[in-house]
Amino acid sequence: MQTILKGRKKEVVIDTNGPVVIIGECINPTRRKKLVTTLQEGNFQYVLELADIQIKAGADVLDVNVGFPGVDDVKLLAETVKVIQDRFDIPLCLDSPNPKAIEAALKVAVGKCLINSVNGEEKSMIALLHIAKEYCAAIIGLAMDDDGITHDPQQRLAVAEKILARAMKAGIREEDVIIDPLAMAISADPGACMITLDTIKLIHQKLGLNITLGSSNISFGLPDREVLNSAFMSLAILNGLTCPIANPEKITAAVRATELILGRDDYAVRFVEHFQGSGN
Ligand code: THG
Repeated sequence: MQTILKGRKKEVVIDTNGPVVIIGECINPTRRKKLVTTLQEGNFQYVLELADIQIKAGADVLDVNVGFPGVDDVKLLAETVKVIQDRFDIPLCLDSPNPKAIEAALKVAVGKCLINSVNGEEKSMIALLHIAKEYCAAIIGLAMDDDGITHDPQQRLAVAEKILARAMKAGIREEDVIIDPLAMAISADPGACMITLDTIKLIHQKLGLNITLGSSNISFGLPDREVLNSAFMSLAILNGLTCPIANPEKITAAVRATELILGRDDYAVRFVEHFQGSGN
């Protein structure tokens, strides 16, 4: 199954058979004070710098999240999307809990974006599915709904199936639905990562859809996050993860290594290219 995203000209194919597509997570105010202060000043220099760094580090798509307390993200998400697309030809993943911000951003965006995210709650599906259809966007479906987040992989699969069915009913194509099985902090719940890995496997086997997740979520509150994130990434790719949202500066090497090990990188072309390109 192939999900195709587009920038101005550039197309990125997310294929369930690989290669893994990296969605750069760094345009996100979580613990990035400088992003908040510069955006509050209407200064987009730092956003552009973060975009540039991530693209050079191996990002194929950029997640754009400009949500912080007090912000008018309807205005700011659209402005940020415009500024990024004026400079870079890379598809975008629009990350906001506010459907109005997503819609405003889609109005100004060129190409084909990914909406991050729709969940299985009635109000989310009602607000977002017709917008996705109208703007020909792909969607990330989060495996949670009005009953919250379940610890049972089978039930997470059921939520994914519900979102897929509703999306298709709204006229969205199956291949434009990417599922996020939910990655949670292992420091808060010792079973968290195995629930996610089992859910990935189920979704891969039963639905055959592309799968994303916020891989850095698992290591919140722990030291040496990179080590943990890399180990988890390898296992998640083995189970069917195809387009992680992650920090490319820290994860691209682990992704390339995993793909080489899995026999998806003949003659180590991409592996070698990564290290030569980054000068390591
Ligand atoms: N699923 C989906 N979308 C998501 C998430 C998800 N979007 C947001 C988030 N989770 C993924 N993005 C991030 C962004 C930053 C960090 C983690 C997840 C992060 N930032 C560093 C920190 O907190 O220490 C600071 C920046 C850095 O130095 O890298 O960890 O799960 N669909």
